[in-house]
Amino acid sequence: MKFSFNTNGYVKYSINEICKSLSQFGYDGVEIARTHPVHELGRGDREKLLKKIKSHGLEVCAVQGANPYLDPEYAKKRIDLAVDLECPIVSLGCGYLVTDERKRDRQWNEVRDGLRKLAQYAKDRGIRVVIEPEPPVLLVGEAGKPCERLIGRLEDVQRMLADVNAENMGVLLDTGHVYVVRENLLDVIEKLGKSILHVHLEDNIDRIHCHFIPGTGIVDFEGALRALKKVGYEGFLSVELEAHVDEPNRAALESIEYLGSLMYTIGLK
Ligand SMILES: [Mn+2]
Repeated sequence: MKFSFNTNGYVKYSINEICKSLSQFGYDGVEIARTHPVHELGRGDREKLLKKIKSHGLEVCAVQGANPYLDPEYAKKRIDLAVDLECPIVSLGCGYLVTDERKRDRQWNEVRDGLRKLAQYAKDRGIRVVIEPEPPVLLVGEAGKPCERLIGRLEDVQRMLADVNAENMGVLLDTGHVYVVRENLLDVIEKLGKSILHVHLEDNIDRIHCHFIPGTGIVDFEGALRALKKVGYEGFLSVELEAHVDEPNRAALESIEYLGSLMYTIGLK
C-alpha cells in the first residue's frame, strides 16, 4: 500500500509546491481535489504539469470528479484530466442531498442513470470510477433531522453498485465518514472487500464530520490497515484533511509519520 495526500488540504498552494513537500515527506502520490481546477488547463500545460509531478517522484492516484453531487459535464472534464495525468481513478461523490424523503426514489434513479453513463464514459478511456458514502449534513430537512446524502451508508453503496452494475465502478472508503454514521469500520471493509478501489484516511472524534490528522482521534487505523490488507487492497491510502488545515505541511508530515510507523509496527511495510 502506498500513501498519498489530497490537495484539498493545501488550498493556498500550487500542485507543484504541494508535490515538492509531499515528496520530501515520503509520500508516493497526490490526489487532485476540486480545490485545484487544473482540468481548465490546455493539453500542453497538462503535459507540463504531469512532468512536474513525475519529477518529484510522485504519481496522481485519484482525481475528484464530483462536487460531491453529480455534475456530469464537470465529471467528464475531470475524467479527461485523469487520462492526461495518467491517473487511474476518478471519484464521483455521493449523489444528492436528500432534503425531502418523498424525492429520494426519484433522486436515486437519476443518480443511478447518471453514474451508469459516466462509468461508461470513463471505461471508454480506461478509467475506473468510485462513489464515496458521505455522512448527513447539519442542515435540518423537512423531517426535522439532519439531511442525509443519497449514498451515506454501507447498504446504500452496495445497492448503488448493484444497480449501476459497471465493472469499472467501485467504492471510495473514507475512514472518518464510516465513524460518523456509526458503522463498524472493520465490518465495512470486510463487506466491501474487492469493491474498495480507493481509500481516504482521516481521524475523527465525537462522530462529527471532522477531518483530523491520523492518530489524533478515535479511528482504529491499525485494525483498518490490517482489514484492508486482508481483503487484498493494494491501492493508495490517501490522507484527506480538507480546507480547514492552516498548516498543511505540518499536517501532511505528522500524518505520514504516524501512519508510516504504524505500518512498520504491524509489519505491513
Ligand atoms: Mn473523503
